[in-house]
Amino acid sequence: MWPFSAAELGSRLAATSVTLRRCLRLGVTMAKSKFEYVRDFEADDTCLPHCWVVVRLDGRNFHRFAEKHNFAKPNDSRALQLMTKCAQTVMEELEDIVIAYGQSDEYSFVFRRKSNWFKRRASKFMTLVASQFASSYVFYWRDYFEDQPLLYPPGFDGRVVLYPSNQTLKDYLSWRQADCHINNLYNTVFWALVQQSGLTPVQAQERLKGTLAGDKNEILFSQFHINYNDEPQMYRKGTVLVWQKVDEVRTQEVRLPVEMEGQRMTVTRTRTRPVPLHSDLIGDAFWKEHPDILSGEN
Ligand code: DGT
Ligand code: MG
Ligand code: MG
Repeated sequence: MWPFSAAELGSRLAATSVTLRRCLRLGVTMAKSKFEYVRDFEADDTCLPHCWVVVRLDGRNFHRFAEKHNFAKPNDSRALQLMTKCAQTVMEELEDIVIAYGQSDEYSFVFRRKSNWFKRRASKFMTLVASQFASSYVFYWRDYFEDQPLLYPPGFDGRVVLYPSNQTLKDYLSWRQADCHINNLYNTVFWALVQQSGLTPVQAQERLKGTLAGDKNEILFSQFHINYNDEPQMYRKGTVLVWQKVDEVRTQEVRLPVEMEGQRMTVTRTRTRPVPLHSDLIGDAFWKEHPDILSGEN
């Protein structure tokens, strides 16, 4: 049986055909628009197939930003943890990121080799990572800097680099981690000389001119009783984010029998989350422990 009368059916058909005629007319108009040609000015920025796509972000003028917001020197754990929170948000909100690595004011995100997200358009990858990261930085600021107001909106630059093999990708990540090590060793000694020995920044710079890693370790140990290897892993190695299964315990109100009313129940759920590690990426151990990251499946 029909759900509506013959008269109603007639008026519905008439309405549909009016809509259809309008759509068709609009379609014809759009296809023939004389402005349509401007689309051809859009550059093709498709990332080469089979390559690892890396997006690296870096804080804009963070030398000034760190000064204005009273970041601890040489490392501010709040700032580093906020960066990691933003990177986790990027991984959770966007698609296809298999690993991320961060240090100082930068974070690198590696997309699956086989990713076809936004048809592999570099500008989409880069702008979505940068905007999601920057808005998260502002959104989560208060959670990490309770007593320090955010004085002005921070910015992040971005770039896309393609790596054609697992080896070049591993070398890229090793390069960023080596950079973290070199800068952190230098900064640790530099600020010890300034803060603990009372040298001016220029004097500390002079003192360190031409020194090798061994010399810096020696200054730290003999002058400040600091064993560099005992410094926090997060400062020395940076942060690697990998997807791992974690048990999340949640407390929730549930409908219970009258005699148990008001009680809460804890529920444990297993979720896959981007988990921060401070592992060494330069040696083979990490890659052997996490073979899935570089596997052909990605
Ligand atoms: P850019 O990237 O060319 O716009 O300029 P900057 O100033 O961001 O330079 P960059 O990225 O080479 O160096 C990062 C700056 O961020 C560096 O001057 C120190 C600062 N920074 C990053 N993390 C920390 C931290 O935990 N504590 C302090 N005090 N400063 C930090
Ligand atoms: Mg920067
Ligand atoms: Mg930087």
